[in-house]
Parts: sequence; C-alpha cells; structure tokens
Amino acid sequence: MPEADTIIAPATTPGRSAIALIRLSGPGARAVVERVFRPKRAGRPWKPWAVRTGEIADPAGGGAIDRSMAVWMPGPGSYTGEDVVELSCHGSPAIVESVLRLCLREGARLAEPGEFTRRAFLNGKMDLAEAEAVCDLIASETEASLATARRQLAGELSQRVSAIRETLLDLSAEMEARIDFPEEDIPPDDAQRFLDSLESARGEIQSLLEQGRRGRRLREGARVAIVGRVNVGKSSLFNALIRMERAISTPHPGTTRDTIEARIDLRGVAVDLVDTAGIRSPESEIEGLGIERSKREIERADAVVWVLDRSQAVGAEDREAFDLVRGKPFIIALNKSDLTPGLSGFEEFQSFPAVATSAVTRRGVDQLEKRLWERLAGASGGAMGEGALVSNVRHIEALEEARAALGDARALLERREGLEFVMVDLRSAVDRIGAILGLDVGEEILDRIFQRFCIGK
Ligand SMILES: Nc1nc2c(ncn2[C@@H]2O[C@H](COP(=O)(O)OP(=O)(O)OP(=O)(O)O)[C@@H](O)[C@H]2O)c(=O)[nH]1
Ligand SMILES: [Mg+2]
Repeated sequence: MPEADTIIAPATTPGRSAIALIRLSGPGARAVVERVFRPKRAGRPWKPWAVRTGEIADPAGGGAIDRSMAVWMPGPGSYTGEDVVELSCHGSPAIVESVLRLCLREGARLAEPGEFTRRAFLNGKMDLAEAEAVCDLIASETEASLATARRQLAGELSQRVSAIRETLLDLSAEMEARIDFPEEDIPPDDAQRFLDSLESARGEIQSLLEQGRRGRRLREGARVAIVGRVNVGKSSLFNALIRMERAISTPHPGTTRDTIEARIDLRGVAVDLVDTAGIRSPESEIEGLGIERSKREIERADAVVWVLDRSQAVGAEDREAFDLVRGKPFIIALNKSDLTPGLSGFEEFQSFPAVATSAVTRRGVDQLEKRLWERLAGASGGAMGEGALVSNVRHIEALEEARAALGDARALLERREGLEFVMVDLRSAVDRIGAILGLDVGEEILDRIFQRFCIGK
C-alpha cells in the first residue's frame, strides 16, 4: 500500500562536511524539489537517474541558498520503490537546515529513523531480514560483521529461511489433507515421511543457529588464552602477537604470575588475547594462585593456544596442560623452532592442528594468526562467512522458537497424537520463521526494528 506523504531527511551525518546529501521519497518528491530547485538549464525535461545542476532557492523570493545537484529516481525502480530525489549541497549545517525547512514548507515531512528503508520493505523492495541487514551494514565496525551484513543483504539468509518455510508449508498441506479423514490411521510410511520432513527442517534451523552462535561470538569479539607449561615462550608469543613488549619474559621458569590481557584485531575479528602463568606444581603460594587463574582463563576462552617447546621432550607438565585445554578448540604452537629440534613424545598429539613458531624470529607467527582465525571461525576450511549468517537477536529468537515448536510437533507425532494437534505446533513454527522475513509482523515490531536506524536511511 503506497504511502501518501513525502518524507525528507539528510542522509549524511550532521555537522560540517564537504558535501551533504538530502533525500526525499514519496509521491510529491519531485514536485517539492521542482519548487525549490532552479536548474541551470531550465526548460529541459528532467531525465530520471541523471544529475541536474542548479541552485536551491526560496520560491517566495530571495537569493540562492546554495548551489546543488539533484537526481531524480522514479519509483518503483528506486531504493524505496517510490519517487526519490536526492539533493546534494555544501555540507554546512546552516545550508542543510535551510534546505530542509524550505522543503518542509513546500509539503514534505521529516522522516523517522529508518523510514526510507521501512518504505522499501513495505513496498516489497526487500524483506525484513534484508532491511535489517542495511542497518547492520552501516553499523559494522569489523570485516566479520560487515561480511554477515553483506550476505544477509544479498538475501542469503532469506533464501535459507524461505526454503525451511516451504518445507513446513508442504508438510502442513499434506497433514491438512489427512485431517479430513480422521477415521483412517496414518499409514506408517506416511508417518515416517512426516517425521523425516520435520527433522530435516529442524536440522536446518539447528545449523543456522549453530552458525549464528559463532557469528555472534565473532561480532562481539573472542577470547583466546595462551597456555602451556613454564618457560615454553608463552609471554614471548603473546608479545609477538600483540606486536608490543607488554608481558615480561625471562629465562626463569615461572616468570608470569598473573594473567595479562590485550586486544588485537585478528583479520577483522576483535580478539582479547590472554597470557597466563605456566602450568606446573607451584613452588609458592603466589604461583599457585597464578596457576588457578590460568585454569579459569582456559574455562573462559573461546579458543586456546597450547604452547610447547619444540627443542625439548614433551614432559609431565606439558601433559598436565594438555588435560586442561583438550576440552576447548585449541591450536598447538611448537615454539622455539629456531633452536635445534628436540621434541619427542609428540606422537599422541600429531592429529591436532599445530604450527611451528619462533617468538624470537617471528617465524610462523602469521601462520599461527591464520590458524587461530580459522579455529575461531569454527571450521578448519576457514568458513568465516558461513559461520556468521545469523547474528541478529530477533532472528535467533525466532529460530529458537521455531525449533522448539518443531520439537513439540515431533513428540506428538511419535506418540501418534491427532494430526490436528501436530498442526498447531507446525503452524506456529511457520509463523516464527515467516517473521524473520517480515511476513505478518505488526507495527510494533517494525517500530522496534527501524528505530535502531539512522535518520535518512
Ligand atoms: N630461541 C628462542 N627462545 C625463546 C622463544 N620464545 C621464548 N624464548 C625464550 O624462552 C624464555 C622463556 O620465555 P617466556 O616468554 O618468558 O616463557 P613463558 O612461557 O611465558 O614462561 P613462564 O611465564 O615462566 O611460564 C625466555 O628466555 C625467552 O627469551 C623462541 O621462539 N625461541
Ligand atoms: Mg610468561
């Protein structure tokens, strides 16, 4: 349903800038601009999608406010699906203010945050997940969150979600047909097929959620602990990774007593890197407390770098450290690889990902970063993009609810309850999934989503 009014807002940030862009959308967009914009070559027809130069002036009289360029993008091919006009002028707050005031007087109304995109959604130019991606795209501060937003905007999430919804709709159509003959028992083949369909939809939701969990972690930043027995070079590696001499490193075993933390940008992912006290039988109370802290850090970490000294045999303290990290995603750093190799007893760890490093020559440090990034992305193939398709809380909630409803549906089906009861859960799953795309969502939800947007987007 097309909106009747014409909205206006600056699309660039307030304050001084080289250029400011002011955007209008709605049936009156062109008419409003024609009243305030004097084209340099008056009398020529205004061609869509072409830049027109001229000046902005009050039709009621007075001099020009500013020189300006205007582009007219007719609906439905525009961003909002309506007639859109963009005016650019010099980026002075006073100019922007005057142009806005003029256009408001000539019939436009100030846009709400996100109202342009909201109109794009209402006019069917994008679904809700895509509209939300526009907001995420603008807000993204790391490459990882940018990649998620970009894929979501390209409709990747929408396609996966639509496919799940289609499966469930097909299933409900079949069940519906069965409900008309309640006196007949469901043939076991059919019952199995229903279960299989349900399970496949649930599995797909599960995998989206699983990826979402990783996505969220990437967005918020991850925590990585550097762990190992004393003197293997943890602090030296920590310094090499943060590119700063931050942690004290000495030839004395047991140098690090407390944990030290620094934030690094690991290929676009914010990572809190933690250097920890070496694992061994503590020789003092302070050291014992430090080791306790190391254990807590391992618990907290999303991934661990387990450091071994490649010039020495694997010992009891190394195994002790291994027992602590084995439950976590970890990478082995075979450090001191600049020295004569003397590693023995490593066979049992051969199957784990390992990188030879030297904190002294920096050899292998880049490789370690790369492997760590892959580990965090949750896939050995470095499927970073894959890991981050769902990261929006609204989507996660909808998927979780749909998954729960499908779980209930399955339980009912297995207990051979009437299909009409199964259908109730199935429908609720379909609705929850549809909400991601924006099907049948109420004004309140739209308000909540679009108020996060910037003005003018
Ligand atoms: N040759 C060589 N020496 C290294 C390397 N990494 C660390 N070292 C040396 O090994 C010693 C111990 O290094 P640290 O970084 O303090 O080791 P750590 O694991 O933090 O030790 P604790 O804090 O005591 O547990 C220091 O003398 C470092 O200079 C390396 O890659 N090659
Ligand atoms: Mg240390």
